Amino acid sequence: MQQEPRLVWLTGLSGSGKSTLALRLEHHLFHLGYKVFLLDGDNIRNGLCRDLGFSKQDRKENMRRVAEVAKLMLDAGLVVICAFISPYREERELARQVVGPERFTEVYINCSLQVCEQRDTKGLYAKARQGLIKDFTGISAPYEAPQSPHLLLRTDRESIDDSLQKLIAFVEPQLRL
Ligand code: GGZ
Repeated sequence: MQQEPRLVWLTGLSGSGKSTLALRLEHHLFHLGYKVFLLDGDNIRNGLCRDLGFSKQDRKENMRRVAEVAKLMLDAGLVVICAFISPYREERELARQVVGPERFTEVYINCSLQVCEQRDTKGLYAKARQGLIKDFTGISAPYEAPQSPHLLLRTDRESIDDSLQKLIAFVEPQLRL
């Protein structure tokens, strides 16, 4: 099947729904016949970036490596989905430049800190509040929201199914040759 290589970059707070949406988008596209690969904290921070933590400098290096890997995958013809907090505007811009702006779609998974903290599925916010995790995004480290994302999804105001439908409707046409 012919496809247009593209990087779909999901940014948002921990607990905003990035990973869930990214995984479901990947499955959807895979079943339509697209060659697609998902890069996220699970497969990047356990391997290629296992030496990196969450300081500003380390997050920057994390993004740089991810962008370079994504670029190689795009050059091989894949559709790549990235799901990282990626809290710094400058780093997201760097990723956009590395892969080429024409191949980059930025999706802001906008969920209020209050809702992310209420969800706290992994108990990380509670630990961050207690000072047990330092440099935690939204608590003790910044999150710079995108100013003009290609797509904005309010996962605190709509169901994950509704957000997914919007994501698919936006992304899938961009992949057709
Ligand atoms: C933010 C942290 C931190 C700190 C560990 N700050 O909800 P999760 O658990 O599964 O997703 C978060 C993940 C963030 O990794 P990223 O590679 O996406 O971050 S970045 O783009 O900023 O480099 C969270 C967990 O790692 N985690 N410590 N201090 N999230």
